[in-house]
Amino acid sequence: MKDMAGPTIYLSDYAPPAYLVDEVHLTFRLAPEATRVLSRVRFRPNPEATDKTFFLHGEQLTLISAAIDGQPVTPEVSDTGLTCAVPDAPFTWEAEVEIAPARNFALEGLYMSNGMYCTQCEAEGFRKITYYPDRPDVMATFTVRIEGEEPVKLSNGNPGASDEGFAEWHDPWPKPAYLFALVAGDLVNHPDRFTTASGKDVELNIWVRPGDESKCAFGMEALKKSMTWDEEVYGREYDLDIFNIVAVDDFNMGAMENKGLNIFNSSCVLASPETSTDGNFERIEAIIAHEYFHNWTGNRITCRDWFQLCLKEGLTVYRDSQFTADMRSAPVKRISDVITLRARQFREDNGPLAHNVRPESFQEINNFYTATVYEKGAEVIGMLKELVGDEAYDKALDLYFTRHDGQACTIEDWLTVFEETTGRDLSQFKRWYSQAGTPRLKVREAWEDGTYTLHFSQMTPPTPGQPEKLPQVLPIAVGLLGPNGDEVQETTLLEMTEAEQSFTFPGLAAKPVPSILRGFSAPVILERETTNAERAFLLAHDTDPFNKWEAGRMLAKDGLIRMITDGAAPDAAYLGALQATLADDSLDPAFRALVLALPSEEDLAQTLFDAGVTPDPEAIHTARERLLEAMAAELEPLLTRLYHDHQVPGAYSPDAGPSAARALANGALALLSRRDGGALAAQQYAGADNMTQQLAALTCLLIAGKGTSEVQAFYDQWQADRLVIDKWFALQIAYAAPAKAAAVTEALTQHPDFTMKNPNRFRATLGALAGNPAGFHANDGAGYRLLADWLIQLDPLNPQTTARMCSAFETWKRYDADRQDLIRAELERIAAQPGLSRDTSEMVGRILAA
Ligand code: 0A1
Ligand code: ZN
Repeated sequence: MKDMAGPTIYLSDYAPPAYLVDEVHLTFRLAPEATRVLSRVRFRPNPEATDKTFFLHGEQLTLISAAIDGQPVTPEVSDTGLTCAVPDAPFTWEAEVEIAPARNFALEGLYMSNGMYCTQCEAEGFRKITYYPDRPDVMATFTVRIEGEEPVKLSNGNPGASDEGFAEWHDPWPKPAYLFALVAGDLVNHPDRFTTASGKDVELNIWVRPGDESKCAFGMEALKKSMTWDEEVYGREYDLDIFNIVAVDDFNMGAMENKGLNIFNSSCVLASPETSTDGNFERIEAIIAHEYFHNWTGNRITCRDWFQLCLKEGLTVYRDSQFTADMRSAPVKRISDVITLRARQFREDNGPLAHNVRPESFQEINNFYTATVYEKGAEVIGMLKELVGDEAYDKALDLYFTRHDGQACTIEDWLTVFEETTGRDLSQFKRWYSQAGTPRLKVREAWEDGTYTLHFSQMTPPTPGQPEKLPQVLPIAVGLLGPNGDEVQETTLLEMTEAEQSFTFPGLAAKPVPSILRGFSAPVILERETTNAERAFLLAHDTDPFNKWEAGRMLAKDGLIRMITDGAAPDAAYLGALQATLADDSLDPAFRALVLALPSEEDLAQTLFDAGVTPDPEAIHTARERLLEAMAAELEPLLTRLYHDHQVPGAYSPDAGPSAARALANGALALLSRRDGGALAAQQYAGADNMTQQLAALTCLLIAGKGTSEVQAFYDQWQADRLVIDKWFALQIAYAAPAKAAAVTEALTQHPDFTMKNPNRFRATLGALAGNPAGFHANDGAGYRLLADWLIQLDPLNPQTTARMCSAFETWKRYDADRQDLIRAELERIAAQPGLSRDTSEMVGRILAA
């Protein structure tokens, strides 16, 4: 797009910083409208630098004074920072600036949330706090003094002196500015302690607003489990005397790994049985682990520049998924991860926002905290581990931690430790970081004289800026089943490196049935001509839980696609296979709940588009509804049994076992509600003593077109709990009938509890609309218009959240010409707003350029 966005930054332009920092001293004199920040920074020239310009980032700051080695100076100040003449030797920089946290609605830098001061500095928010080289390759120790009347005043590292009006903190571990944090307010703590493997005693706290104390216990247990797990599995101990977590209501993302002071969106840490679902509990446990694991992968070893974001995020997501697999069910975790990968990352990779796991340019780095960097970044690590094996992975990680501790690193550093410990050449593997798009993997088979052959070919479609693609290294896990269902070839790893490659399996008594890409061993789209009989066979016999599930999913999808495109009737073979799987009580109820869930409308739209069919959101919705009705009719007795067999007696526990039982029972309830008009759901609603049961029942009532009184009762019961009220907003929109979705959303934006200033509430409302595909894409364009109206209103306050939500439009090229015209008009209307943020300009520009 023209010049509406900011300048583009390129990886290839990287240059080392001109000055390095040894120590930073910061003093904060807190006041909502006029906080003073005093900085004293010890700089020294970087011998590695070629450009010697002294430049400090700084935005939206009022400079009060500056001095070098005690002598006042008058720097040249611009919108983005300042320059100043400095000595060609170590020197001390001092500055005083003024900022207004109470007027910071972007939630970046120092801001206020419910009267509490808090910070968010990743990626480039520190420059809104004071003048500083705000780049991750400048690492320094921080000493912080906070002056203010707030009873609790926190920063990174270990506590120093404190008294009523002040508190001091010192962080001995050098860190980039993006890991700086400060919190001050009227907070209460849930305390605990942890002794590390080497005997170090650590104080732990979760800090919350008064009233939320009872929602901290689960998060604290998750933290202690994470600390133990990282010691046992990665040999990594915690390294400070104290670890603080703070819950904040107004937060753009999930949580932030600031050194020793993690800041969490309250929705990602506060939990209680009455207010949180099983899904919330699992997510909270995973996010606490994720942020904690960053202490080593991100903080002790950080990124040289923001292009290397996947170095910390891909690895940390990979680590947190290993943790969840260990704490709960590994197959269920893998299947759930692949469902999200396909829903979010494949969607991104196959649209206008496709980008490399390591991007090579950006205008606003905040737009690159994406499913590709995080989730595909984690898949790349999983593939690497598959290829080198578990032992070599552990050796490489040990070398990574010892060699790079205290450094700001690159993907090259990461791959080198693997090359050195394994002797492998990873130059082709590195394409996973530099080539966007989801590879298509085609398979053909041949059977001759007892030898079975798989012929593979791979192709990655063009993505923006990358018309030509090269073959990737694909680890393909394969097993073979004999005609009676026995495994005749256990899982073996095929390593594909060419565009076309064949693998043979000799000495077989009969033509086998292949189970390809077990465990989803590579993030590709597998294309294979197969039959539904074979899928049903794999669903019944595959020993690999992922492929067993995948077979059921393909069966469901195939039937749905025929219903959508040919008006076919629900597939009896699918219903039979489903019945057999659900009835098999030897299978984990969580697995059966996943088998019971149909592919989403979004997934079907993408599948149709891939097959060259323009998806009709309404037709997709209708077909899916018809299949659900058929499932309910066909399986009613079994569903009734499953529902009753999986009621969990006694006190609520969020553990995997009881959660799995509830998932299956509530999956059954959703279908049974289509038979009994919601009678059983109403009964469950009335008797529910936890949010999982209450919310599941309410959802069923809404789908059954009932629940008006329960919706009101739910609001009355939970009015004072902002996180539950977010659910209340989201639910009504997510399950609104397509034709009414935009109107329901609009009405809810007029509700007194709606506010666009709180990102959770905004997402619960407008995000829920985007998540109801048939409603959002209703052909009158009302959904598009409403979302665009609100994005336009939010952008001046909170560019980050606005920009992220523009991705609701990223799939626009899939749809028919009328819908494309409607969406283009809305995107152009957003783009034409005077003063549009750099964040939103970049997103809209990239989407429109499709
Ligand atoms: N590093 C955090 C995610 C995060 C990124 C940006 C933020 O503000 C713009 C906030 C959090 C994580 O991976 O958890
Ligand atoms: Zn992270």
